[in-house]
Amino acid sequence: MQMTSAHSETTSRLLEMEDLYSAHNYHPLPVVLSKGEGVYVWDADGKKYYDFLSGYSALNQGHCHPKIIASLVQQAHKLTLTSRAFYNDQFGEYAKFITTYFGYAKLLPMNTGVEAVETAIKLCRRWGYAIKGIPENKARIIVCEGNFHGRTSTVISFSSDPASYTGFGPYMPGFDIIPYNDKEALAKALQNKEVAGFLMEPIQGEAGVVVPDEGYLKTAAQYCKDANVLFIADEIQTGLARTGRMLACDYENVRPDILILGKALSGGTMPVSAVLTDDEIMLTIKPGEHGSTFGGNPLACAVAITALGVIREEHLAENAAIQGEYLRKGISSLNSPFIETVRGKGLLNAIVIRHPDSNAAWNICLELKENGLLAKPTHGDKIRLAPPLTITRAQLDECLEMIADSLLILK
Ligand code: IF1
Repeated sequence: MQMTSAHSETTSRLLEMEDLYSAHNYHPLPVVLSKGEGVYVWDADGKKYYDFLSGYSALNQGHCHPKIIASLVQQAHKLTLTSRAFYNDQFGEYAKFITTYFGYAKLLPMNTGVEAVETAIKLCRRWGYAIKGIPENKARIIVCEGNFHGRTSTVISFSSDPASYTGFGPYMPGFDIIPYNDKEALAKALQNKEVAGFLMEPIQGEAGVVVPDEGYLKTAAQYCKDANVLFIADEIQTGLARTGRMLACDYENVRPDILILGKALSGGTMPVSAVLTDDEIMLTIKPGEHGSTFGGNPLACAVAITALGVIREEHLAENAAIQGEYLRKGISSLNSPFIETVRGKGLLNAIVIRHPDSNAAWNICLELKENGLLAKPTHGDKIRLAPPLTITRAQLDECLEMIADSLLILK
């Protein structure tokens, strides 16, 4: 663990505690945060930063949004959990609100994103058997190279990243991996009549913000429709205005058969995820065949209604589109020899660092931290730049200066 003298006693103590008493399943940037408000966070010593990770896009509405926190606190004083063994006065309202908001017949509420992905997989398989007529236990789901859909044993079974799956076998069968953004590969894979679904991210986040060609989503959805295969969009990271539209699928007017949401669904306050689809698919799961202790809890419902409302009221998708364009243009105009490319949509962006030192991206993030901006590398040479969607142009100007200054450490 890197406890350098540069840290205060408070920070060093907290870094040591985590190192001593927590699993070492992350390699965090050496900063200890204690307060968040809007696009800003403060560390334990009171230093202020711009947050350019946004809790991996769970904080689209910004840290501690006052309306979302008010909903959380108000409901927390009333009723936090009933389980679905009983009804509660928030879930029906929420189910109607979110299905109307996105235009689907029904919601299945879960908590973490990966639970929603697992739920979508179960719904897809069940539909494959009950409706499409695929022989029992033969259903296949197509996924893409470079995918990231979560960390459960099933989901890492179809990861193409050795860091995600090595040493966690045996693996769940029933998944076919094809290249991302490759229509011909999809068409070929869809020839198998035992395919029930195609699970994909409209933009691949963890792979380093990989944006597919214009038209790929539309073509993929059409190919799936022609093959009687469910088009399943994992919008856990790309959804909820992050890419400049409410859903990344909206750029091509694609309506997924199954829509998966998470992260910012709660404005970054608590795990809330959702699977949205229509009756033919949703009603293939009968009472007692799927569930979760906290799924649909009244606290999550109250928070999610407010969190979704804020996205519309504050026009966060429009702002993400405008400010994202400005951010990418600003970075490109730096003409840094160390930036191979900047890519993304809305405020889901990444820069690819070009430098012989494999630690260059990490070192830039350490320098960014010194300059007052928090970002983290993904897959070595890419730095994700994803601030809350409330960010203003003036704030971006300040951030662009910090990015320019930080690049100067590279020779
Ligand atoms: C980590 C990033 C990774 C996701 C998509 C499902 C999930 C995620 C498209 C699962 C979660 C998080 C997990 C976190 C790092 C972060 C992430 F892309 F957002 F940066 F890993 F790819 N689908 N993404 O992005 O949701 O169960 O976590 O609520 O695991 O290190 P979850």
